[in-house]
Formats: sequence, structure tokens, C-alpha cells
Amino acid sequence: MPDATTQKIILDCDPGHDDAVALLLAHGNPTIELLAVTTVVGNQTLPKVTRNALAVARIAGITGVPFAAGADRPLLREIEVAPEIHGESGLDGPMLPEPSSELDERHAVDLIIDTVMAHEPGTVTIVPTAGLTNIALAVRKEPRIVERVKQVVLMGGGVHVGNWSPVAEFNIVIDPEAADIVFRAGWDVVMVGLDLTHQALATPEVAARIAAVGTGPAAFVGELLEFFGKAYEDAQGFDAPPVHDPCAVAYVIDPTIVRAVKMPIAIETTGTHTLGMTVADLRGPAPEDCRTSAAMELDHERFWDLVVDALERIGETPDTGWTPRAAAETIADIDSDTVGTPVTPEA
Ligand SMILES: [Ca+2]
Repeated sequence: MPDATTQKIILDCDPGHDDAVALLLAHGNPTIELLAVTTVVGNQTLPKVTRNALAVARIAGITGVPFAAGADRPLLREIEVAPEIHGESGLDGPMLPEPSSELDERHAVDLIIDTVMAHEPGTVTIVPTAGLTNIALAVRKEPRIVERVKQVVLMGGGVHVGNWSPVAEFNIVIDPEAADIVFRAGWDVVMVGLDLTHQALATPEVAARIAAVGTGPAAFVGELLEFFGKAYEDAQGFDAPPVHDPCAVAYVIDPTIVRAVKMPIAIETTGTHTLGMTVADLRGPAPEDCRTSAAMELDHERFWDLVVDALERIGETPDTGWTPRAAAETIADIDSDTVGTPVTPEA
């Protein structure tokens, strides 16, 4: 039951392997009350990431939470997706079940606005783990959300480090104008960027802890991380994949897991070589009216403790519509032994 320590959040995402883990963490952690989930073009096209969000919801057993689809393109820029990291589906690796729930009929922007305005001021945190198109549109459509929201804790950016360019991170650079609106809106923004998320590596030890949970949803996360790890190794030379998005949820659950530093942060929207850079002013002490901060250090152990704990609490879920790959292969083996003819897996 929600109580005074419960953190109400809206998760705005583009699943996305790490978005899926963020969704599972938000669902499984007892201090988070997930009010709504919204999707936006990003890692893949809007139809794909929206389908993925609903598939993850089925596997995780998330019911009674509205899901809505939002912007299918950035404010000004052409669509840029990330198949080299997330595959053609946006969530390659595991076999995905058909969604078993319907989308909310509202546009994501309206669901965000309605949800914020329906709750007490200062109680709702927005957690964007994707491009900031939906959030920028919500600010423009209903500016009163700015003073009503408790804080915005977003995965994106980095203090002068990048992954999509030398100095720009994907979520910011795919819609820098939207990011500019969000960072300048006047609410508290915590930038959980690459400085922090590159510490959230899913090492073999982490994978073993997740596997040891022994449930379907944990096996699903294992398959996600296996694909994600290979993609990160091939695309960016990582030994273990940085699992970005759940870091933002973890900060909301327990800010002591993260060291965040107050600093002015501006979004570069015109740079020839620096488009999408989150320009942080490190010239020290931040001015009194500074509303932005950057997450710099992660307690790796306690972060993964939260993820494992969430998976343990989720446990087995009914009607996932999902079969772990190992089990699917075993079934195929048994069938071929029994029947004597090879079984061709369905596409
Ligand atoms: Ca994401």
C-alpha cells in the first residue's frame, strides 16, 4: 500500500533493453508507485517501442497502470533510431509475447498532464528514459505542470561525455530542442547521464545474481542483458553493458545510491561538432537559483541490489505469454526425440 514514503512516478520511455529493466525495477520496488507509462520514438520507432512496453508489462505482470503512446518524431529533427544497440525490434534477444493489455486512448502528452494535475502538487516525479519530446510538448501544452511536478529525474546527457557523438548522448541529441525546453523549464532536473550510467555495468557477477532469482521475469532480463552486452561490445567496445535507464529509477527510490552535484546545465542546439551536448558549468559553486544537477557516482552494489530485490518481489507472473529461450529449445528437443522429425521453430 502506498504511504508517505511512496514515490509516485510517470515513466516516459522507449523500450529498449535498459528501459525494460527500468520498468521492472519501478514495478517491483515497494517504494515506487507507478502512475503511468508513456512511450516516445527513440531506440526504435513509436509503434515498436510501444509494443515492447506492453510486452514487458505482460511479462512483469503490470496491470492497472495506464500506458499511452506519444510523439512519433522529434520536434524538429528527423527520426534517428538505434538498431545497433537495441536491434530491429528495439528489444532484440528474447522472444516477445503479444501484448495482453490495451493502450490508454489518450496521447502520452495528455496522460502526463492529466496525471500530474490530478495529484497533489509536489508529489509526482517524471522519469524520462528516452528523448524528451513528450515532456517538452507537455510543458508547452500545460505549463502549470512545471511547478506542480516534484522533480524530473532523467536518463540522458553527461558532463562533456557522449555516446552518439564525442560529446552528445543519444536521448539528448535525438531531440535537442525538446531537451532545451525541459532543462530550461524551471523545475528541478536531475541529469542521470553517462558519467553515472557507465558505472552501472551488468558484469558476469550481476548476470549470475539475476539468473539466481530463478523466475521467468528474471530469465527475461537475463536474455535482454545477453543481447545488450553483445551489442555494446560490438558497437562501443564495452566488456559489460551499461544499463542506463534503471539508474534514474534507482535515484528516485534512494538518492543516497547516487552522488549528484548541483551545476548549471545548458543544451547545445546549434553546435557544428557539439549538437546535443549537455554543457555543464563546473566553475563552481552553483548559483542559488540553479535547478539542475548531474549524477556523478553510483554505488554499483546497492544499485544492483535494488534490481535483484525488485525481481525477487515480482516473482513468477501469470500469463506472461513468454517462454525462456532455454526452455523453448528443450521443448523443441523433446518433441524431435519423441516424434522423430525435426521441429522447426516458428519465426
Ligand atoms: Ca531508453
